[in-house]
Amino acid sequence: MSIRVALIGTGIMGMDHARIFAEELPHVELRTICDVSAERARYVADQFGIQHAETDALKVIASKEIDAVVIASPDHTHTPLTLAAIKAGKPVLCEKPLATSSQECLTVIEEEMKLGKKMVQLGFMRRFDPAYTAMKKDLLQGKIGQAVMFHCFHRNVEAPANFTGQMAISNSAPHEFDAARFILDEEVNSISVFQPQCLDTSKVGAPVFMVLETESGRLINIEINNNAAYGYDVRGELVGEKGSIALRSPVLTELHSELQASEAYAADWRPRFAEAYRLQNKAWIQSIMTNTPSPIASDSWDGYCATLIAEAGVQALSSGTKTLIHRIEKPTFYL
Ligand code: ISE
Repeated sequence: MSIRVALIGTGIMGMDHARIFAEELPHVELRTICDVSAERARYVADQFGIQHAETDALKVIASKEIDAVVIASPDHTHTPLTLAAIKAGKPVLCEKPLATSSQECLTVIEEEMKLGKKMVQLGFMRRFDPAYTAMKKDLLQGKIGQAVMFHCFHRNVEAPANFTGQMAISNSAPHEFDAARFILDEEVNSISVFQPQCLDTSKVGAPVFMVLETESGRLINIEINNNAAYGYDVRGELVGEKGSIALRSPVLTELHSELQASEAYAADWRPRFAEAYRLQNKAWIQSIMTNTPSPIASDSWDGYCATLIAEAGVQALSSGTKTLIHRIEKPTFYL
């Protein structure tokens, strides 16, 4: 049995998903590539020997030839396309963010609950990254006692030209918000945001430094630096009562040359999280085949929480004060 998948959106992540589904996973038929640009859809379809290239996402979602949908189109399309897929009864793997506002996330939650079945897996792929998996396992086995603090660094080489000051919080940081919620297994109650005043903070991709407090009073600090220049670098160290666990990146070689030892950095997130993306997509296909959502993957509730923290973070940045996060009560549907 093969799950017939349609991919909507063929930008940087859409292209990567196409490669993973077409080349790396069993039990999947990547059947249709859809993009608003007919040329782009055809080009990507041809790269992977796929016959169907389309431009109308809603038509593709409704098609009887399609069992499930991957949404990798621009952020503002995520909610309407996800809602269309839920209404059509098609499972969705949606790139983050689930929506551009927490209010919109609630419309997805409502629709899913109305159907009475979890339909959405969200692309917070770090939950499948072997380093985060090992961190969570060590924590659960009690190796560092109770977790008390989580230090997170997230550095990109260069911010894209369309990045605004707030996008460090609304676009990059949600990965950290989700990873912290996943590792610590609790919600975030407040966020404070700082920027180094020695730099021009109106510059696109200026660094931000955040401090989050969880329900039980644990602290999470997050540096987002979208113009770090030297490489894609994500680090995390979880500090417990009797030890700490630091993430390691999958670096296979250390170069020794000209009196120096060095390790290479990736230019962006795809090589760093290649295995995480593969395992995430594999888990999604598995969940469709078994009709059981992945217990690890993030769902609509997680998408809502990450967006809510980001909204509070944007507010904290402009007000310069600690901002409390007000969530709706978690529906038992998502427990
Ligand atoms: C991008 O959208 C991602 O999801 C990357 O993982 C992140 O590193 C980058 O900052 C975001 O812009």
